[in-house]
Amino acid sequence: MRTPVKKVAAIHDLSGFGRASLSVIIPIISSMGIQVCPLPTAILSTHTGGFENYKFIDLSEHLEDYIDHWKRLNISFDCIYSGFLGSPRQIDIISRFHQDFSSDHPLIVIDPVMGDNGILYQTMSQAMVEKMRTFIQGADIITPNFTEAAFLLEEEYRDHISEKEAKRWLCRLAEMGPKTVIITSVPDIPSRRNTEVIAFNSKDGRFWKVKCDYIPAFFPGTGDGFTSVIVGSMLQGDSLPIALDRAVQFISLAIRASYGYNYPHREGVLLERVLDNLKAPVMVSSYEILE
Ligand code: PXL
Repeated sequence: MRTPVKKVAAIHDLSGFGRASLSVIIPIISSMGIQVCPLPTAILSTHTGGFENYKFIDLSEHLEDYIDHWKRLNISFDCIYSGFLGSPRQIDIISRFHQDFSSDHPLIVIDPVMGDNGILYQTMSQAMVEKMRTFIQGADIITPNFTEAAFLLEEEYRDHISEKEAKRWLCRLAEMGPKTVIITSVPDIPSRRNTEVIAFNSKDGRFWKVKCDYIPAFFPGTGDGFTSVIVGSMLQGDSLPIALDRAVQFISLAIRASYGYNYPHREGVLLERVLDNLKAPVMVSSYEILE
């Protein structure tokens, strides 16, 4: 049942307000010409970053029936992209999903969404961190932020890291199993303000780096947006460094387009104002090779 449009199974929560997870992932990947098939792990009234008393409905009980129906339909996917999970138990369910839908060799992308700025999100636990270490073994690409990389590696979170040490983190994560490791929000030493995205492809042994502009603001959901562009770009056939470039450029633009307005940042970036940029070809490239 192949069509000219590629398909991504997107395994994330649906947060009703605040622009995170599926409400960011669906428009971005669709704008890049790829069909998103959501497999919701939880439903929340808002995401957890900056809102209180949100309604959280864990869908763990329902996932297997949902997946069974997809199996009966004989659907195949070009990519399986997972992010925010509602409980550690969901990792077992999604691992089985990976096996059941493996015949067409989909690109397995795991964003180990667990925390940011040195701490775990409110609904996460140490049990989730431990399970996540096994879950990432089978991934083609993982995209932890610096906090999540530290948790996965049992390293202390810190506000600086040398290039040599950052490369070691990439290699150590790749040794856990994933073929390509991308770490976002890595503190950039010389500037002490900027951040970087760094990446390692264990198949060809090459390291990449893209510098990110400094904007003194934090917007939830940008990690989901970043990985969505990586997914779209890789499925369009881009190389890893070009996918990194496109993702960094898009998220930087989204933050710049939002920062000039005075509104609560917990609502996320003003995605609707920049989505069309995803249709443009890459005009400038700024990736660097990490020697
Ligand atoms: O953007 C990651 C994310 C996804 N889903 C939920 C979240 C967050 C980050 O805060 O709360 C529910």
